[in-house]
Amino acid sequence: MMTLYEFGPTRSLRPRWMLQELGVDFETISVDLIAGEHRDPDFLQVNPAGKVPVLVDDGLILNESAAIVLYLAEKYPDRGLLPTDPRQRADAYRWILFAVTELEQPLWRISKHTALYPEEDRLPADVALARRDFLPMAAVLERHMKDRTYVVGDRVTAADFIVAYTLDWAGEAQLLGDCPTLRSYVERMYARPRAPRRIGEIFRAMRSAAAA
Ligand SMILES: N[C@@H](CCC(=O)N[C@@H](CS)C(=O)NCC(=O)O)C(=O)O
Repeated sequence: MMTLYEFGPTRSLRPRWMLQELGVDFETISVDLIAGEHRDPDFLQVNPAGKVPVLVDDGLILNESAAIVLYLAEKYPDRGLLPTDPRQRADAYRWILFAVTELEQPLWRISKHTALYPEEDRLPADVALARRDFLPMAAVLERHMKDRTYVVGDRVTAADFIVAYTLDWAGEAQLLGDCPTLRSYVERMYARPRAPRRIGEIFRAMRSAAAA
């Protein structure tokens, strides 16, 4: 059985979403980043980078959330979660890479400079710059999604799970105010019966568990 190393609201949600949509059996191992479990020697053997997610599948050890999602799409070609037409497949790759570079990287900078770096290392000016980088890229996707249900073609693909998760993150950072099309796309995607929990919901559950 496949094993997903994951932690709550992180990019682990991308492969979890894919696995849930595929409806395949998988087990999970939680790596508590807050408790520093990603620095345990046992986990560093699995991923020397000390990051989640990681998928282990019969001797294959794969990190990088988008690579895991693409691997799973190719492992189960009959599910049709990656287009077979080369141009449509190229379009799926394009939006996945757009999500993990143009959208995610500014979001990651914002998370680091507002919550993850030690307070004395945080640079408010970089938060402002990252917001400035993000907004025009979100506007590009907003225009692309007008009159579309899915990112590529007319059915759901792996690209949607990656893009929708990334936009949920953007919503948490209050960056989708000018993007009504993207906000309703995110709602629609997370209304799918096999969607994972929303990032905000997981954070709220973590906070109330810590307070209890
Ligand atoms: N590009 C990687 C990023 C992985 C990543 O940075 N994961 C974070 C959680 S979202 C992590 O494990 N951080 C622990 C650390 O950097 O110390 C991916 O998409 O899988």
